[in-house]
Amino acid sequence: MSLKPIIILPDTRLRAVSAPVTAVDDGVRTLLDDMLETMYDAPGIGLAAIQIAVPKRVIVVDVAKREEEGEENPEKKNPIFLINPEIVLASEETSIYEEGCLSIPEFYAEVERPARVRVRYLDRMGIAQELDADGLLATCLQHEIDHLNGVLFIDHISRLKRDRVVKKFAKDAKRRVDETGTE
Ligand code: GNR
Ligand code: NI
Repeated sequence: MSLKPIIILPDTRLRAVSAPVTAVDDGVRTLLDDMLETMYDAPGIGLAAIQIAVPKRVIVVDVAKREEEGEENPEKKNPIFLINPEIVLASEETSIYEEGCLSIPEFYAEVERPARVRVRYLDRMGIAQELDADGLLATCLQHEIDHLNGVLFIDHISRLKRDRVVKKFAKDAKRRVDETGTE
């Protein structure tokens, strides 16, 4: 297992549409393990492969509560690995959560999405599964599946707020280049 760098705005790879996985093999399982380690380290509650620059339709999520500090409690871990996930049912009812994204660090905004979703996917053994989710898990799954389509949570907020955050990240990237001659 290894930690991978997470790409951030304005990296244009975040706008790529990821390709379906054609065979669930050890290579895909290693990718899933690297993603989970990277997500826990960040820390985050979800991660899409494109966030570590791999354009494959693979996500990991874990919305279980963990200790803020100190030793991680393995009993509180509940990772879910999803390959080629698809939303097959979404509720009319919506809910609003404050979202963040590891690829847009330190920016948070409220997003309205369907409150409940049914997701069809392949598990890490390549077996077809369906999952009914609500609450934070439903929001997180939609946020991750958006990533696979090159969609970011800022695409669901007002244009004014989005333009402001995009501008800030472009400026920060330029400053890093100006100050160090590199990213
Ligand atoms: O860590 C994360 N928290 C979060 C909070 C509310 C809604 C979605 C998320 S996902 C995010 C990690 C991330 O960027 N996944 O793509
Ligand atoms: Ni994200």
